[in-house]
Order: sequence, then structure tokens, then C-alpha cells
Amino acid sequence: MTELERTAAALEGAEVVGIASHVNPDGDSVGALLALAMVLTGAGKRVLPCIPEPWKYPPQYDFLPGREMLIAPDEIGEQPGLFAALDCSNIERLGPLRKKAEAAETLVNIDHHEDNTMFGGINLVDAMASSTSELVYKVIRKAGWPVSPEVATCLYTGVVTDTGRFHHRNTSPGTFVIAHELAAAGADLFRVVSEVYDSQSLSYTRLLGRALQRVEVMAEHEFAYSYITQQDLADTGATLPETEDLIDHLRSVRGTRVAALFKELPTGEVRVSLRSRDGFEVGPIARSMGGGGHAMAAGYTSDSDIAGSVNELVEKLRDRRG
Ligand SMILES: [Mn+2]
Repeated sequence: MTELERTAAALEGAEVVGIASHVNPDGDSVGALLALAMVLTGAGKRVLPCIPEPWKYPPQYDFLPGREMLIAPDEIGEQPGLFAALDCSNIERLGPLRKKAEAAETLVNIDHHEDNTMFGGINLVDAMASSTSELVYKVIRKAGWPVSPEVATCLYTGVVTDTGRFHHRNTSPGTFVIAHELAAAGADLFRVVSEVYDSQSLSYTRLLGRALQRVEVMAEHEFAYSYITQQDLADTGATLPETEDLIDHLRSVRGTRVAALFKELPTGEVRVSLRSRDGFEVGPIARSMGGGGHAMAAGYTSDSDIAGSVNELVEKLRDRRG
């Protein structure tokens, strides 16, 4: 039996299913979560879908169908027999939901991060997949459950956002096959791009302006970076979850291969988002700093302030060049 068959069979046999995205959820984890929650509910299961910190739901995904099904982690009264972790490279990514996940009879790990720790009893992990939403789509098809237009819209959102609109290296011919099938199933293609990409808030637009104004390039490291402080958020009214795609503006600076965005957290720590291209891998750097992610899109959290974290990263870039 393949892991895909095992995953489909486990879900088919389950009665009560907990499902969770990772902390600081993105479009892929939210899309996969809502799609699986709707499909399993349709299949007659009792479904407990959660994001670990409900107040961190990214507002650009408010339009997604199924959102009203989400419950808060402390509202999970019963222990689900099966727990599905979506888009989590390790079990810590479940935050406060880790205990429920570990206590489940069957823990299913559905993910596409190359550094996945295989923490599940069933590990449907494929680093070649564009997104976790793609893997969830395959599970749904394997089990023979119907893909409604609402489910297709959620999964399409995951594919579109994790590939950067079919733009990043994880885009393959198979990605377009799945996009085609989701479009044919009735995914609302225009709504997805218009809600996710063409409807930024005025506050975020102003924050973006600040971040772009501050971009610095260190030519010797082919490195572009910028930063956002808590003061910037207070001044503009923007929130951190809105800044998920801001780094793509930094990655496109000509002559650079590595981009970083330093975001000051309310705790004073700094969240460092990394992107790279043309064969440069930032995944190993993020892991060496206690973080994780993909080869060319990764991140970590630093205890230093913004200036200190810039220096830390420059040291890492220097090491890598020898
Ligand atoms: Mn993903």
C-alpha cells in the first residue's frame, strides 16, 4: 500500500477527525484545511478543523468557503481518533494542538517540505508536490469523494499561493494538470486572485511603501533586505499576517539571489523570512538558525534586534561563500 492509499483508507475509516494547519498559517495550509474539512463533513465524519492560533487567520483568506467550520483549539472537547496535520514539517508546527495530535490513534502527516521529520504514523510527504493542497486533492480523488466548486476553490488557492501564481520552482507540468482539474471542478479562479493579490488594504499598501523605501542591497552577497518594526505596524495599521507576500518584492531586485525581510514581533524577537533563486539555497541557513522551510523559501526567528539579526544573517551568507 502506498502512503496515499493508506491516507485515503485511514480517513475513510475514521469517525472523528481533527485537522490542523501550522502556526502562522498561509494560503496553502488554510486552503488544504478547509477543503479537507468540507469533504470529510460531506462524507459523514465528525470534523474538528482548527488553526493553532485562531486570531492569526490571514485576512486575505476570509473569502474562502468553509471558514465558518473552524473551531478554536480549546473548543476540541473530545479526542479525535484520527488527527491530520497539514503543511507541517515537524510536530512543533502544530503549536497548542500537538497534544491532541499525539494522543490520536492515527496521526496523519500530509506535507511537502523537504525537511519533514516524518512524525506521523502515516506520512504522506512529497517534496516534489507544489503544495499540501495538491496532496490533499490526491487523497480526495483516491478516496473517490466529490470535489465541489467550494472545495476546488480552497485547493486552488493553496496551489496558486504556494507556487507564487505558478512562478516558483515547485511549479511542474503536474501542477498545471491539477490546476486544470480544479478549474474544471468549478474553482472560482478570478475570485482567488482578486481576493489574494488584488485587494490589499490601504494600511498594508503604506507598510509596503515603507519596506520598499528601505531596501538595501549588499552586492558582494547578492543580497537584498528590508525590515518592518512594530512601530511601522502601529503607524500604518497593518498586521503581520498581511505581510506574507511582501518579500517577493525584495526577491525581484536585479543582481541579487537572496532576499530577507526582518519583521519585529511583539515579543521583541525578529522573524526572518528568506527567499532565494538561481540555485542559491536558503533552507540550510534557516535550519542552522533553528527554523525551517523549503530550499528557496524558508524562515527562522532570532532573539536579536533587527540590526543584530541582519548581522547574523550576513555572517551566514559570508560562511556559505567561504
Ligand atoms: Mn505549503
